[in-house]
Amino acid sequence: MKSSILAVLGGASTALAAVRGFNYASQGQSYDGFASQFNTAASLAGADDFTSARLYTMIQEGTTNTPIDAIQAAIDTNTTLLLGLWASVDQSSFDNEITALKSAISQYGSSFAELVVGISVGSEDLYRISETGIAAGSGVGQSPDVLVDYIGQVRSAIKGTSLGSKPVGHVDTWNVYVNGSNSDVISNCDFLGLDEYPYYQTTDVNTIGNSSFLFFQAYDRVQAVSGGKPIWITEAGWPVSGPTSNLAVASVDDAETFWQGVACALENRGINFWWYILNDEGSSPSFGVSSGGKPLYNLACNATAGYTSTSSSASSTATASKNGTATASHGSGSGSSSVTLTTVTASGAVGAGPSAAVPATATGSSGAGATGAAGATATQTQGGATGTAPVATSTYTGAAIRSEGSMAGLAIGALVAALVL
Ligand SMILES: *[C@@H]1O[C@H](CO)[C@@H](O)[C@H](O)[C@H]1NC(C)=O
Ligand SMILES: *[C@@H]1O[C@H](CO)[C@@H](O)[C@H](O)[C@H]1NC(C)=O
Ligand SMILES: *[C@@H]1O[C@H](CO)[C@@H](O)[C@H](O)[C@H]1NC(C)=O
Ligand SMILES: *[C@@H]1O[C@H](CO)[C@@H](O)[C@H](O)[C@H]1NC(C)=O
Ligand SMILES: CC(=O)N[C@H]1CO[C@H](CO)[C@@H](O)[C@@H]1O
Repeated sequence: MKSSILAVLGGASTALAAVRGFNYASQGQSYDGFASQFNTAASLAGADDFTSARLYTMIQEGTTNTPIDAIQAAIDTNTTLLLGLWASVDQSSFDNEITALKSAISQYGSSFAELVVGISVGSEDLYRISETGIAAGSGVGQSPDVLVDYIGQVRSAIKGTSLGSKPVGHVDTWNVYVNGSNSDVISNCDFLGLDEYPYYQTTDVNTIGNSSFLFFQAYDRVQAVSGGKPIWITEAGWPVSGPTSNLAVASVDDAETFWQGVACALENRGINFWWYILNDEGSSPSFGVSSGGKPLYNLACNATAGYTSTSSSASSTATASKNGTATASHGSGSGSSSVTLTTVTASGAVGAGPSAAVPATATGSSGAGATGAAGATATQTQGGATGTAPVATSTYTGAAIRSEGSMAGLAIGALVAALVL
């Protein structure tokens, strides 16, 4: 809800561009299957901007090291790609992933490169060697030191190529990232891919009513160890059918609730995510959001949809000019949470000319278990001159945060303003 104060001050909010899509397995797929699914996703009612594909391997099924057909399908359907190299393998098999990556770069050129959002080295490799992964019989994983080595090999492989500037990261589960034995993996990543399924959090209160809380609690825990690196949700979903998992019930209604709570919060906060999954017919549990090209439930997110909690705080530091116009922007996200911008103080000489911006401090609080990255900018205008400066620190604990306030004509001394979105 926007307060009248914000309206008076001319605050505005705009939707954030972020990458959204689905996960696509390689098994049983060739060009036609990929292209058809990419087209379905791009026209799915309520989710027709889900035009990105996360892949798990660079290698086309049934070949040794031929690039996966999904690349040509992505080029033909204008689908962006989060590439994956399967890393729970020995060096000789990983060499095949690298060969396929290099072949794709030379074979497809810039039409491929411009679609690549990032490159993940591995998928849940550390989960599979964690205590819970072993207990669940989850299969062969990979150690953190080998993953770090493989990440380095991928960086070498793309260096000086059209993919040279693409972020390289890793995908795993939240409990893996908060395990200090894996911290070298985090420090070697440009982004952290996070797979999160409250449905499978069987030692927690994983009712559908608590599912969004569990999701963002885990997100925040990873954020706390991320060193400020972007966190992309690489898998999340809730099954429409299948067994009950502790308190989590698989149903279409609960899958919709989870989508509206989590996917819509991610969308409104501008966080990149790849949902699990477009189609999953015949599986149990079955996570598919669609069948025959039609959504199984409401996938549309309005501007206020998505989980927000009620207690959190946010703060940011910006600079502002006195006797002019100051505009402060906070972090990423949009939607239903509240942001309060208070205690804007300014001191210094008035009328000292275009370069006389003075420091100000903005501190605020907002709703909900979320975290937003720094990097917002504050724009100052004084005496007709406008300057833009990065917000030095911007740490949020809260969901769906966005604030833009315009404070025109600041008076001499201290100003206290409260903006509530
Ligand atoms: C491809 O999609 C992007 C948005 O993801 C859009 O800006 C661009 O115009 C599209 N290109 C073509 C050729 O359709
Ligand atoms: C923590 O990570 C290490 C290395 O990945 C792993 O061997 C260990 O089992 C993990 N601890 C738990 C509690 O899963
Ligand atoms: C949500 O889950 C957490 C972790 O299991 C638990 O502590 C909390 O009580 C749950 N909240 C509700 C409302 O069930
Ligand atoms: C927005 O979506 C939520 C469900 O996520 C719904 O409860 C709410 O009524 C919707 N608001 C509007 C204005 O349509
Ligand atoms: C641009 C602006 O707001 N200028 C004001 C600076 O402060 C003096 C004294 O209060 C005003 O007269 C100006 O209008």
